[in-house]
This record gives sequence, C-alpha cells and structure tokens, in this order.
Amino acid sequence: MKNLKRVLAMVMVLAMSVGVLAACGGSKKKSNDFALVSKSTGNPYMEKQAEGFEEAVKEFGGNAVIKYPANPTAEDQIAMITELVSQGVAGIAIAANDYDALQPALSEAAKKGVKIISLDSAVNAASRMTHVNQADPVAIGVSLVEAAYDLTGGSGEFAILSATSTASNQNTWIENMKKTLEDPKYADLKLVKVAYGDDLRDKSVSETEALLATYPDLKCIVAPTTVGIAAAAKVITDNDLTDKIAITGLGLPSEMAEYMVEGGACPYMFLWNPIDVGYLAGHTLKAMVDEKSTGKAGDKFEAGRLGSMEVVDATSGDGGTEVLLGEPFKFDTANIDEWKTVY
Ligand code: RAM
Repeated sequence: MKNLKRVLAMVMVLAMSVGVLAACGGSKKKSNDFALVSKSTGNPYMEKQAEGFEEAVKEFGGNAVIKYPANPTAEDQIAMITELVSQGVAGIAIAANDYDALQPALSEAAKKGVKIISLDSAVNAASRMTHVNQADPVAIGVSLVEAAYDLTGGSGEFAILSATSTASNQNTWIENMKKTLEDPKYADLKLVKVAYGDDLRDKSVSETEALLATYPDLKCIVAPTTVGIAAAAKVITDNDLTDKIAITGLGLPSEMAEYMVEGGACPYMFLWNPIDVGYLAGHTLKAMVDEKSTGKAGDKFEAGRLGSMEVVDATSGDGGTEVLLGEPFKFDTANIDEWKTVY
C-alpha cells in the first residue's frame, strides 16, 4: 500500500513536470491541421481537388481543413488565411484568386511558421514555398489554340470565356494562347474577345450570350475553365447553335459528357485529374511541414500513390518553383464514357 502511494505520487510529479514543460513551450504540440483554400464555393472542380487533398491528409494521419470562399475574390481568401493562422494550422495550400494580392496575408502566415504552397492557380514566388502545377502551361496554350484552329476550319472568329480576370492559372494559359497565335499558321484565326464569367454559372451564361450577340460570325468559344465551358456548351445547345459554334477548352468529363456526343456542342476538350492535383498538394504540404523540403528546385519527396516527386523551377518562369503533375489529357466522344464517372 505504502509503495503504491509512493508510485502514485511519483507519477503525479512526473505529469506535473510534463505539464510545466508544455506550458513553457518546451514541448509545444505541433499542429496536425492541413488547410486547403479553394477559389470559391459551388465549383465541382474545386470539390474534386478537395477530395484528393483529404485523401492524402488522411493517408498520413493529418486533419484536413477545407475552406471554400463565398466569392472568387482575394478579399475572401485573405479573411480565410487570417482565420486559419489564428487557428494555428500547420500549413495552407491555396488555389489563388490573385497572384500578388495575397502576399501580405501569406507572408504574415509564413512568419508565424505556417507553411504555404499554392496549387492550381499560383501565388507569386515570394508568397509560396512551391506551387503544385496541374500541367505544362505552354502545352495547354498550344492545345487550346490548335483546337480553335481545327474547330473553325483554320480561319474565322473565336473568343475566350475565362474565369476571373485575376486568376493566375487562366491568365498564364491565355498568355500562352496569345503567344501561340503569333505563329503565321494561325494568321487567319482571329481572337475577338476575352470574356470573364468569374467561374460563376450565371455570369458565364450571360457572358456567352453577350458574345453571341456581339459577334454573329463567331465560330468557336474556348473556355479554359470547367465552369465556363459547361455554361457555354449549355447556351449553344439550348439555342440550337451546335452546327454553327463549337465549344472547347478545359472541362470536367462528368459535366461535359452530355455535350460530347455526335453533333453535340463540344467535340473535344482537355483536362487533367483534379483529384490528383489535390492529392499531390496534400503530400507536398506535408513535405514542407515536416521540413523534408524547403521548396527549392531539386528537392525530392514521397507523394503516396504518385510515388517520388521532384521540385523544379516553375514552368511559368516566375522565378519560383513548382511540382508538376503531368500533361493535359484530351477527352473526346470515344473516351468520354470511361471518364465521366471518375471526375
Ligand atoms: C475551373 C477553375 C480552376 C481550373 C479549372 C480548369 O474549375 O478555374 O482553377 O483549374 O477550371
């Protein structure tokens, strides 16, 4: 009995000293929260990306915190970053609504020890450790111009229906499209307008309607956004214009399958696997939090089912680094049925 009391007393002393140590910060518990900030709510692409992120975080035993801003704006994302920092998350992966505007909030977060990466839509090099890039932006630009060339028969008017005017991913792709258009091969192909549907369904519909009203000779709309392409295809289909105007761009097979049929609005389009983009971001953020990488070119880390990944200089040439997932993949009437249930 006496011995038991003595043991209990020792256990209590030990527990108290651990408590004191913890209170002094000597063994401050490291956060296991991994946050993903999407561009906005109501975008199925962003939901698929979050699905992959959650899968990765679950795999390594972390806690995924998924955030969807109400509006696709920098302001909404800044509010979320501030909130996540005060919650003490270990890291934040963000699909940016603006390349530069998030810098003060993200730098502040980094100063407090929160690891920051971007995915899908990059923040500037000074605001991120690295960027998870879905596909080579040059390949995307070339594929989209080549598609417009093919679908217009090599000449005539086409328009771009983008997401927000500040989205760095769409802006990089559009820049690469414009560079590709400088090739004399495309001399008869005329880009008449870049419209912005802000990744909102209704705005994308009204912007498509405005394009039809303003450019009666329009032969093709290229939408490098999953929300935009689905909205444009719906307008063209509802107005019986499928034999006059072709829709192409970057689309989710699950949303586009109904338009990718014989005589449909969208003969073919491109994308990558958004689940894999989120999954890779989860593992990349973990590598930063565990200090297996500082985000410099040449660093290598394990990314679960994707195997070993390497940090490289960003293909956008913005002076930062990235982890590149792959090439854009072409979906057409022959393979769309295989993919429409996947994402
Ligand atoms: C939309 C978003 C996203 C982009 C895809 C292709 O869902 O704008 O950022 O990567 O389209």
